Amino acid sequence: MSQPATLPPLMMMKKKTKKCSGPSILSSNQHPQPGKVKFLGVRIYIVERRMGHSRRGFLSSLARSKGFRVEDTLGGKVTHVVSEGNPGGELWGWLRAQTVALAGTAEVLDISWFTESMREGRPVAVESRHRIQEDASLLSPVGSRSAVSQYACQRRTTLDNPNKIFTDAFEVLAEHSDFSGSSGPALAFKRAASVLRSLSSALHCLGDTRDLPCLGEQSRAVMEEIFECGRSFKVQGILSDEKFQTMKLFTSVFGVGPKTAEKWFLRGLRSLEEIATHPHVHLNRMQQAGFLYYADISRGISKSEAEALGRIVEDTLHQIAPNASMVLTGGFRRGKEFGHDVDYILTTPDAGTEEGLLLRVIDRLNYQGILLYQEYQESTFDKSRLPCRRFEAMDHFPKCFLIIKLHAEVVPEGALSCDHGDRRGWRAVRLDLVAPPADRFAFALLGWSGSTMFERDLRRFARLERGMLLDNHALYDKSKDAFLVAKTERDIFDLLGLDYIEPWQRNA
Ligand code: DCT
Ligand code: MG
Repeated sequence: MSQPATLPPLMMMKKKTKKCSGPSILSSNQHPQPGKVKFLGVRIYIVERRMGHSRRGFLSSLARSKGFRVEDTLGGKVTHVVSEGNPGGELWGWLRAQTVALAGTAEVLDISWFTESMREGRPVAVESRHRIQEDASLLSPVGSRSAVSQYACQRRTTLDNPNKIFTDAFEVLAEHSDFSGSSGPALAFKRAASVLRSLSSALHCLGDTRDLPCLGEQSRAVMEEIFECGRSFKVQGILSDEKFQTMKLFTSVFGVGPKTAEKWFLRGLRSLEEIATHPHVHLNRMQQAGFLYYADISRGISKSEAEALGRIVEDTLHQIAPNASMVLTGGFRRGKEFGHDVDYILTTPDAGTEEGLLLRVIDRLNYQGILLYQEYQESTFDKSRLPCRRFEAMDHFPKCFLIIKLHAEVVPEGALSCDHGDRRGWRAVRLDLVAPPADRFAFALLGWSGSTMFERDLRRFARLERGMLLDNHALYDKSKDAFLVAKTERDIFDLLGLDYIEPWQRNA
């Protein structure tokens, strides 16, 4: 496999560390020079157990480069013991079995304290959520709540959500921030919603949120209001705001993003009719289709409609490539009953033979007279430019965004979701197809299965906790300067040292 166009990891580290502390700190076995230590009261000991030698070395170097003192051996002077992946009982058993005693004031902490401190460039205050207790059941009256990870990929999030009243509020706040271009606050609200979605029971008071990660001051304030008044006045204000309502309406059109929506709003346009009839509004091809099929596309697609669509694509696929296969992905793979579109991955057994597959499928659908709209994006997959560092970046596989005419007779029991009284006998549905090469299938499947927050945190976890880069194409280990091979999603979780999370548990 070819090398990434970035510096190999050691060189990158050298460059960074040279600037702040000099080259001697590069070795994990060397202590920094006296005087280079910035935080005199802090002596960290990193537990190698379950973490491994090379990762411990990497983390030690990182901490030393940031002015932390890291002890190679456990002893009475250690103030912060940091452990990763060790259950509390096991860790404490191991600590007791050591021949040296820890000071009574030493903190025994989860790696999250370490990563937060590295990010801040100073030792962050120890909170109860950082501490590793001997018996996890002593931590919180609500069972596993104290152990909730800050990473969505370490949480199991089903579609059952007993805290919908809060997550709905956070979603409005996130969307409002997104509309005004405030991506930081938007992400904070999305993270807060994502954490709450993973809980299996309802929260009853603000105290219940004490040990939960990712709940900032603003999120807690919103929750406090809801606990006290049953609603958030801030959220109510947003929902009745004309700009928010208009932006929501405009962005609900296929092909219209926040920038275009805002442009129309600033021109004084307020309804879809005004846009469609305005002499000076130019719509691109995608937006024209969005307006034409708006009534259908803005209505959710049911699971039976998604499966009916799948049968059409499968028949078509087998006519042109008998050994090709396809897998339903996106929200439906996560068990959702409704979605805004249907996402399928198509692939062939041999890498390279998938090229041209989508164009032939599009041709056939067109021939059947059911293709209402198509946009095909050819492959821009270039192994030499892997891995991509952007979270949100679309992958480079060939893909197409389609609108298909779905006839009532292909959906079991004619269960087509149409307008009441609609006699057309068909509806328009959005279909996305992607065709990765066979050797990238596992990465593409994991990426396209979502949810977006789950994917985002998988990548963040890989980068911050494992020194790896993950995207829809590959997993790259920076310390080994190598791409890691995976045939299945399980392989990728294993390579990241994560417990496997089933697709229906990825609704973060
Ligand atoms: N995805 C991705 N890169 C993007 C956007 C999305 O890898 N730039 C992934 C994440 C989810 C998956 O593709 C499908 O995307 P959507 O259809 O937008 O999400 P969904 O979870 O299927 O939601 P819905 O049920 O509303 O279709
Ligand atoms: Mg989808």
